[in-house]
Amino acid sequence: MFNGSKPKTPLVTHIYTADPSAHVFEDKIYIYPSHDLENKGLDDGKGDHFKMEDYHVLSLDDMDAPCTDHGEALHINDVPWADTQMWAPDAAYKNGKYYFYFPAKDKNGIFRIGAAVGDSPAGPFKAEPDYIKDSFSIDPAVLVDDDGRAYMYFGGMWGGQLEKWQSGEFVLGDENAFPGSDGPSGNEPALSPYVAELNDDMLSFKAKPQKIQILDENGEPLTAGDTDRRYFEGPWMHKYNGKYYFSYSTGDTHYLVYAVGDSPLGPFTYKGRILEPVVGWTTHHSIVEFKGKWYLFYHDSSLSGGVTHLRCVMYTELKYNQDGTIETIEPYGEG
Ligand code: FUB
Repeated sequence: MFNGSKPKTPLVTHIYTADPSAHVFEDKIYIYPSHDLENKGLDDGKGDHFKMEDYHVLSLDDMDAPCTDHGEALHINDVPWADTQMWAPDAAYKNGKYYFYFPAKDKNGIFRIGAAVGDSPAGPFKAEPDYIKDSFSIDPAVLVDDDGRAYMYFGGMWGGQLEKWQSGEFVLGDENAFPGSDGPSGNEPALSPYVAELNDDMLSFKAKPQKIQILDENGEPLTAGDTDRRYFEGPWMHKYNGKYYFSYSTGDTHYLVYAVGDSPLGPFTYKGRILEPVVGWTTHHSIVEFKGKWYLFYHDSSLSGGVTHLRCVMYTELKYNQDGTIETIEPYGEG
């Protein structure tokens, strides 16, 4: 088993960071993380202790170079429609512009996904006046495919409100119920993440988001009770040898896993684990190729001594087997 490679120390220690989306722009690695803030809220399973309100952009000139913090790229006060909780973001480049995507709760307490635009990968980004029409839930991840078409993947359970959209409309349900208890269970098909193709403006969906199918080795949808493998949150899409790798967090079982398909829209067949559990509750990642090697960016809560909502971003090398499967990484193995 591959044990990872150094460094596995936090990229930065002057602020808490999480949910890293890494991209190569202008020959550097740019990392778009969440910015975790201290707060006294309890972990109620609904994510209310994650009260983030701005984003910083980080970059690495090289894998061994010091990490640069480019400062605040967007603040919630500059997003007309957003009220609270700026969670995991992503960014994309197209048409000479950089696009920054982020979830936040709107004034009705409903998670939506917004876009902001800038001229530099380091920001700053100017937010659009409203959220992306037909967007909902959390954790946007955008793939600009080799043919120039762009796709946004998103969705997160429990605090991310995915269960609330099963009818196609937002249904709040019982706010005091255990998180996730309004979703499917046992042998019922698991909740699906969503994908929407973006228009050429990168600011709107071509059509309503569609569900992504994740299948087991027999071609059956993963079930809700299959908590070691079913989708929970934190999607990422990358291509390797012409195949589409859809990876995500299993949430309450704390794995990063992946499924592979032939189309950016799926279906994807479950293949295995990328990362074993880290210190902290959440696990969230991105995968990027830089100078011929592949890297996994992820976070844990080691910098804060295990405080769930105070996390730190780090990276390690990711390796493929001959057959295209990914070697499972032990986050605290020697390497
Ligand atoms: O950072 C807040 C939330 O925690 C993210 O949106 C989830 O993916 C989880 O990492």
